[in-house]
Amino acid sequence: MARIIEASSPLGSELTEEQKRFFAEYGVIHFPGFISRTTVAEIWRAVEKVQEQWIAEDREKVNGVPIKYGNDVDGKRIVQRFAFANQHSPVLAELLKDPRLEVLLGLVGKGARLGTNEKDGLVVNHYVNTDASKFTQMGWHTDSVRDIFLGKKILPMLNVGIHLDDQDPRNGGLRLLPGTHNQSLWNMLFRKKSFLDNEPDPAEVAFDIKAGDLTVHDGRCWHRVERSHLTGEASRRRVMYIPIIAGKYTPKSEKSPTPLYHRFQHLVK
Ligand SMILES: O=C(O)CCC(=O)C(=O)O
Ligand SMILES: [Fe+2]
Repeated sequence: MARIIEASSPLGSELTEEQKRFFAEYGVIHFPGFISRTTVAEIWRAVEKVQEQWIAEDREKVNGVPIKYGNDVDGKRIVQRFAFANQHSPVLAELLKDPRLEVLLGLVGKGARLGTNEKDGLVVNHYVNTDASKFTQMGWHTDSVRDIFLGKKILPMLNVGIHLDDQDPRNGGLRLLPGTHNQSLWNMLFRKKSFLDNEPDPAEVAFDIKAGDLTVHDGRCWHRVERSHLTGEASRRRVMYIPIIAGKYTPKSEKSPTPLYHRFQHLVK
């Protein structure tokens, strides 16, 4: 079993020296209790509303990003990966205005902003282990490698995760190689076979997540999602991600082309 990375003090109106030091060293930090369970339930209702709409429209893409569909434990068609969910829900858009998210911009510095209209916007991942599920795990990767696919220089990029389910790390969930945000470009590209390798790494860390917790990881860190050792309802894991980015403002629109890295998506099952 992977070592569990200790949660920090909660996220407040400014980052503490210890929080900054921890993030600089490991490239990841876990803030407990960002939102209450009541808010989590409210958020999930908002996500389901978007899901209903997309299923009704048989929508394939949002701003050029493919939507991943699958089936739930009861066979119902569901969305397993949403992009730009914030652009389709006032409740989700409002969540991103929480001033504590603004505080996190300090981890990047000048020019940093939430990617509400850039990259994939607010992503919602819905993993569940069933025969008909299309989304149960994710192989090792770095998020920054997508910038290379897009032919861009690697700019600072953090990924902020808002977790909507409890996750006992013994059953699976997020795994990350701490400190890999400081690796060479070569290692960022080739340390592992991006998205294809699902093997545990002796140096990986896990997270003891409660619904409502927040994690931040540097986009250059290697990470993966381990498939739940449970099946059905007990394997459900829902998590939203919003990036923090810097550099030139590059909003997407319905005319945006489909990024090359999404060709990998069918490998992620
Ligand atoms: O589901 C997670 O916790 C991580 C997902 C992830 O790494 C990604 O979407 O790039
Ligand atoms: Fe990722």
